[in-house]
Amino acid sequence: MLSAALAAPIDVLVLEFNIDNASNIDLLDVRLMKGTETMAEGTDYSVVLLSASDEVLHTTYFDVVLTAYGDNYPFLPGQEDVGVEVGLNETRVIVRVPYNSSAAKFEIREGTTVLLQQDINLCDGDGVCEPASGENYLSCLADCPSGSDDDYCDEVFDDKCDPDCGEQGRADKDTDCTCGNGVCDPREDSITCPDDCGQAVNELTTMIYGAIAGIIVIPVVIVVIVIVLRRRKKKK
Ligand SMILES: [Ca+2]
Ligand SMILES: [Ca+2]
Ligand SMILES: [Ca+2]
Ligand SMILES: [Ca+2]
Repeated sequence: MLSAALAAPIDVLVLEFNIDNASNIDLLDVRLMKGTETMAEGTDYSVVLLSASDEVLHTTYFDVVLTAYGDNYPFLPGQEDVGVEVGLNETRVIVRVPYNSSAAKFEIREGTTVLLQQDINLCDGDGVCEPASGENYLSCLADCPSGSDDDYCDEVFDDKCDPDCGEQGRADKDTDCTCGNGVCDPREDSITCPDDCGQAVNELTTMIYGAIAGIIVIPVVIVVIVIVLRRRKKKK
């Protein structure tokens, strides 16, 4: 669990779907994002990535929880709320699968039974960025260059503020969005944003020059004092 929590984000294919108590799948969304793989143990359900020649590239297991705890309502005076297990007709599942550029399709399986198979086609290359079809900076660079309004904050420093970073409350991830606000933000420096960070650099430069001056001047002063004292001694 610790290694999963510390894992660095990778490109993951994110599948979002509803599954009912007869294992029918209603696929809602497929997109490529940064994230970490879904972890589950002791479950029959999996997403399998396949190449065009049906070679299995990766299997990620996921849980399906079709129960919930309700309240034993109405309570009688002095009665505890112990909770009652309630069966659900369907539940929402989000699975993150490490992406492999050789993947041509995915299957959602229960044991060896294929519940759903679909081609992975996240980029039509028509020059129009269509996030509703799964196109974004990661999945379809040709149609969605950096700075595109594609539901993905691309964090690229290129003079284009990605509107998604601001919409997701992550404006600080794209320096292009924060440079010019008068504050030297964490990702900015004198090179990426001299307008906001130039003053800080000047202060630093002043400190460095001060230190260098101190290093040179102090020994000279000491030498002069020593010479003066020796001359006074000689005169005596
Ligand atoms: Ca397109
Ligand atoms: Ca974007
Ligand atoms: Ca940018
Ligand atoms: Ca700034």
